[in-house]
Amino acid sequence: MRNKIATNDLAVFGGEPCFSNKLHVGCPNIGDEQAMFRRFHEVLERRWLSNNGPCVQELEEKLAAYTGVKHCVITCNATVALELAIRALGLTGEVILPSFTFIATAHALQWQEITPVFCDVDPLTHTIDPKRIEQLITPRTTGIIGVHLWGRACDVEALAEIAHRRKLKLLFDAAHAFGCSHRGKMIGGFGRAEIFSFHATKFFNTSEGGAIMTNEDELAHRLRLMRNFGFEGVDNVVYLGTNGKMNEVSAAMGLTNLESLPAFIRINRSNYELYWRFIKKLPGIRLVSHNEEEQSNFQYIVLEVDESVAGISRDTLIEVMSAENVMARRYFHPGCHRMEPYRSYYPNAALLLPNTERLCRQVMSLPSGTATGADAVTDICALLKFCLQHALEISERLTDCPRKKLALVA
Ligand code: T4K
Repeated sequence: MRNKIATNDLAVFGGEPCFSNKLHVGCPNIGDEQAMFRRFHEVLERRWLSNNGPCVQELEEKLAAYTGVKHCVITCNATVALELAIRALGLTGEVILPSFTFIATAHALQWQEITPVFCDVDPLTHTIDPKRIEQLITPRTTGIIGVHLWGRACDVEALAEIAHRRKLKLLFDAAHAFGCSHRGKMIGGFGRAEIFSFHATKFFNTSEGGAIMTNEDELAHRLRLMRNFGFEGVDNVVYLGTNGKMNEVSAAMGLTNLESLPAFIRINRSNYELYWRFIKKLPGIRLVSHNEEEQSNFQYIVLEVDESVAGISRDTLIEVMSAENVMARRYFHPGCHRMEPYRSYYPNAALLLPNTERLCRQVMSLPSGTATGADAVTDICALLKFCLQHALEISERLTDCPRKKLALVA
């Protein structure tokens, strides 16, 4: 880190930024480039670019083996995967899910005119709180979607018990949780189905991509039909479907990246441990831990900033860090219930979501992944420490500066 001695040295007040290039949360993990280009070349030579090609089939087999789940249905992204799974399971009416998630989880329901009913989360794990589910069940409720946020499994057993007793279908949005386990079993095989995202920003990526994992033969068959317009053989449509296919170039990238998973995990883990060592000493900042008893991809570095102790708000910290080219993100702000169309449909939803509301104000994600080296992590931590040491001065100056006053007047 370029030395910061006084607050004037911060880029937000006109100093030199700490980093000359932007450090992103979710900068892609990329496997061996030579191997990747070899595979791309083979794809081009074959002239078979999509529609259940050999790379897609090989990747499906490998992902099923890796997670120990019977069926893997790869898709073009996780949002479409969620939509397919929701429709294939016959969800209708109302479905209960956390509001503290990426907007895709809610949109996948609303897109099919199913009402998302937002449930609060556990304050420590950030995953859906099973104790609050029963009060949200109505005669129209058909399912629950748990989200394994940051790769940490929901309370799977409690959710399964409620789903079984109340005859609801249980689905998991496991977008963050590829490579993670729950009670020693890889995530992928819980509930009726689980959905992974292989978006560029995810631990394991195919540039864009996703997958539905299930142990149910009939469901997998239906999902495969739905993914390809409902075609069963040439010219024979037997089901309502869409285009949810992954292309061969993405699948080739996936096959290559899969070979580097152990390296990705090793780097993520060492970044996480480094962050942990620094951040545990910072007042008012809590690093959300990965469960040491489980396998984890260690992809997300998530902080809670308690302004009353730290003396600086999460938003002010983000402003300062961004000026230094540390592009920290407010995942997930302001919460699905405060985004359209939901905030118009349910203007009072926040009343039932106190933990979500707090987290949406306090949580921020920091850069990690293979593009972020140990030196960068050390500098980011030093910057955080500097901000906390000068918390009051920074907060006052940013609140008093003319730019802010103008914004307030506007
Ligand atoms: N469920 C959950 C719980 C999810 O978190 C997500 C997606 C989904 C479902 C749906 O999965 P997909 O349909 O996307 O497969 C990003 C991602 O686009 C999204 O996939 C992800 N969750 C979400 C948490 O983050 P944005 O709107 O924040 O994207 P954006 O463009 O700001 O990029 C995110 C960060 O990554 C930035 O810091 C820039 C960096 N980045 C991005 C790309 C694309 C790179 O460094 N390189 C890149 O190539 O949503």
